[in-house]
Amino acid sequence: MKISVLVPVYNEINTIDEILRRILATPFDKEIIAVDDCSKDGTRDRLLELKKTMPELKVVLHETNQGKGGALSTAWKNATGDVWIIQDADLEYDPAEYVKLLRPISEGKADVVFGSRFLVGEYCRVHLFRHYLANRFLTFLSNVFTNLNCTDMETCYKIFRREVAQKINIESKRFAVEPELTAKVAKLRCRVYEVPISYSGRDYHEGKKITWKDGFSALWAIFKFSVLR
Ligand SMILES: Nc1nc2c(ncn2[C@@H]2O[C@H](COP(=O)(O)OP(=O)(O)O)[C@@H](O)[C@H]2O)c(=O)[nH]1
Ligand SMILES: [Mg+2]
Repeated sequence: MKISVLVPVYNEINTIDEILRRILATPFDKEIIAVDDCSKDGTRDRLLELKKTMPELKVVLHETNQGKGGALSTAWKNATGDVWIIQDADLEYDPAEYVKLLRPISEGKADVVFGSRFLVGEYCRVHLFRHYLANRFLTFLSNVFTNLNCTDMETCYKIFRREVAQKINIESKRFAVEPELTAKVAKLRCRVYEVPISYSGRDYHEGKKITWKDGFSALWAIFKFSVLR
């Protein structure tokens, strides 16, 4: 089983080396598709340099900033593995958990796996209560319309068997890609599993970029992709 690790990257110079090192350390045959979303902090050049010593790494460059959804849509066009894993380039989610996350797929039970920050895992950073509330609310609303009982719709860890991923056309450019993917998975009526993950959330001063405005676009995406379609 070959995995494709899809990494949307925007201004992640402090973490890009370490995240790639952690992905490479996972015990799978793999390709890594890093999509640089027009970074301004040197990440772009660093990726091109790292590529020289990492045969598994493919780098795709955006000429303008498009957002996480735009970066994933580009990654989607380049992935060839049997299982596709979305991996943020900050260090909030740890590739050491791929083994655990992939188990429902390798055991033939699941088509899609979500890593949940709200199922009890081994550890979780205690912080940003209002962020947590917003997450719970958006997940609740998404569940009402998709009829999936997810505990963490906004999770970055969304993992797909290739056959399922290839049925999904990503339209959202920015963070609304999370409710969009969830709604589209629900419409495909495939087998969705959740696995508890450890989460090392970063704070705004550490580079977190999502804001309350993204909460509103997530609300709109829930209606658009679950109700209007
Ligand atoms: N914020 C932001 N992240 C992007 C963009 N394009 C790609 N990304 C990547 O998408 C992932 C999620 O972004 P992040 O800021 O960590 O989101 P958050 O942790 O949900 O606040 C990271 O790997 C980013 O580098 C973009 O235009 N803006
Ligand atoms: Mg993040």
